[in-house]
Amino acid sequence: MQRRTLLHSASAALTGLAGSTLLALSAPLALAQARRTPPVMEVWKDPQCGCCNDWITYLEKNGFSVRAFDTGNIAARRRLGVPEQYGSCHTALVGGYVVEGHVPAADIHRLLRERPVALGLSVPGMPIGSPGMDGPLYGGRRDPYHVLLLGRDGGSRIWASYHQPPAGAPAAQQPANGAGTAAAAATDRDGRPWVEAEVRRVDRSNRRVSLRHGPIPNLEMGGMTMVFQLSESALLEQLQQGQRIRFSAALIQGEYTVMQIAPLP
Ligand SMILES: [Cu+2]
Repeated sequence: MQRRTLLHSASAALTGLAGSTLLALSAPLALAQARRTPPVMEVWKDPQCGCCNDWITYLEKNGFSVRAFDTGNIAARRRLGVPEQYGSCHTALVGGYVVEGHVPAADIHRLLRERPVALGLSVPGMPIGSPGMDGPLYGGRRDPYHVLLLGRDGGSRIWASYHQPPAGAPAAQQPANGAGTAAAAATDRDGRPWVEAEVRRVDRSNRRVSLRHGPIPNLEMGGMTMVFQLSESALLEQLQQGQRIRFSAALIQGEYTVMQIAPLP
């Protein structure tokens, strides 16, 4: 009997004047629903990228639902039109915007709220102290960095800044960060700094190597475990899992690339 009454009043609401009341009630419900459903972010990254996974975990704790693709991010970055100079280790898409690199969640939420005419956001390189590049692993170090709003014309402007030294302060000395510092003085044949690393995995069929490495100053990359392509196949013969090496790296057509390898002095 009760159910019938409900049905009655529902149809009355749909046909009669009470319809507006029904709408007024359902609108806030829909809003609450939307608030409870986190924005879905698609992320393209290398399966071996530790700092990418740390960034994803951080995003999931900060209001995003993440769908990750372990395909590397070079193709995705190109397809989405991010110029190489803004590149980092992962590329993401959320709400029609590209997010490149270790961008803080608050900046992405603000982007989705304000919805500027733009391609998206980027933190180029991998600054230490950005989300996913922080914590005890990096000795609590916090390097200054900018979040850039990327225009659709290839330009950019600063969207947010972090860990900037106070105005007038002398430029901060970059504290040494464990591995890599001993070799930092020397360079390879082309003047790129040597970086110390441990070989974690050699992927001979794809000509790639996973290295746990110290900071790479010329790429503005902190120490981390990360996959590199090799500039030439001959380098494969010099690589063995578990071995410690010196290497130099460069960004070649948007891919982090091992250029030269040398034994540790
Ligand atoms: Cu990274």
